Amino acid sequence: MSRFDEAKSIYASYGVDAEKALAAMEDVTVSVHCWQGDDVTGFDTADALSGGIQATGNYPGKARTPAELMADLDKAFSLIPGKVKLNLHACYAIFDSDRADRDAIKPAHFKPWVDYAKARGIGVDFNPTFFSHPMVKDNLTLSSPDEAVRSFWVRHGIACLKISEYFAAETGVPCVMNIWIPDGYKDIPADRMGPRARFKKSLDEILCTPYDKTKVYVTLESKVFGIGLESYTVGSAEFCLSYSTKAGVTPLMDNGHYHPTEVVSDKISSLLLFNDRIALHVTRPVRWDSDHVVLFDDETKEIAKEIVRNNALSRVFIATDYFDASINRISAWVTGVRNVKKALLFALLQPNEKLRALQEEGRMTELMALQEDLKTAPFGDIWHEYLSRSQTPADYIGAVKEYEEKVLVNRT
Ligand code: RNT
Ligand code: ZN
Repeated sequence: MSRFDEAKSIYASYGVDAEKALAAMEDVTVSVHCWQGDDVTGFDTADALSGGIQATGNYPGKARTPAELMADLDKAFSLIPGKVKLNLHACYAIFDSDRADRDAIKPAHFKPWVDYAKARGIGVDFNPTFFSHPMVKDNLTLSSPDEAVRSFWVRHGIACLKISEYFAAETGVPCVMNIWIPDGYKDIPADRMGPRARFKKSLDEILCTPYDKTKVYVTLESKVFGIGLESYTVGSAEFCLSYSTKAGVTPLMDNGHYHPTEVVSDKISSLLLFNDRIALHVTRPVRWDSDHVVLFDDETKEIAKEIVRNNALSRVFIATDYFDASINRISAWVTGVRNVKKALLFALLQPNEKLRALQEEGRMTELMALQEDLKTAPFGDIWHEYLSRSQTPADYIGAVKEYEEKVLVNRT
């Protein structure tokens, strides 16, 4: 008997059908953030990363051009099992002689990305880039009291909606367009309402642009604080959730964007009760919103369980969002995205109905014992079966190292 067959029968003894779990993984798509490849630099400005986020480390081999980033993504995709989408930021526009500022970018500036996605049969998600740009004034964009600044960023949002429609039309896959602004204050503001009222007005102005809501899903990402913006964040959780509900857009939760003892896994069920769809940025905060590579850790597993147990795999847009510049960036991509999928497969292999019944019958002692027992079930053998059915090597470090020696070290 193979290790897989043995593991399958052990899971069967818990009442779990491993084949069914593997089949469910076929429909799982993770949207892979392009910005791990170049530490959120992009191609459109020489401005340093701003907006209260930071990539730390200087591991050699950062992608410097579109061609390098595309090659690196290809390497990462070859080592990630199952379906992916490409998640782009507006600052990854590709210009020839037709350089345009953020408020004037056009679908044409993303044609190389569309060609890339089409050739690989994948969809594209998108993000307006409200940071690392000279028009960010006093750390404010859509909430700025300076009308020239605010309207510049409104035009950027509208331009991005059009580009998102273009991605959906060209690839035939709906595009998730996520709005996140860094706006906030380092120290205690005198007026908390004013910036939020302007943000609301700006969002209204962007979203009144007609767009096909079956092809573009607008999501709104909240945050608790950013570096240098510790005292006040315009796009707080309450703001973003309320706005999303009222405007009929999709709320996005990034699990680095809450107080350290608050967990996104506990929030998913509430949001699913009130939204057709929700969106996630899966990351790993270490003491703060540090954007470390996603691991197969307890909270990642708990997030996955909430999606699976609530039958919500088709209702949750799952994207990764982290940027570690201190290790091989391709490995960072592969490790993190694999761990999201690993957590989902792990969740699909839990006897979720049985566990729910124990809870409902108040048998919490048995619930604890069974949940603990399941932690050491032979999950690794099912995971390896998933990798081999996806034609992905279990050991990816060899491939990553080879690419590093052949390609990355030459980028100095
Ligand atoms: C920042 C947000 C946001 C960014 C990306 C680059 O705290 O998480 O999602 O990480 O847009
Ligand atoms: Zn995020």
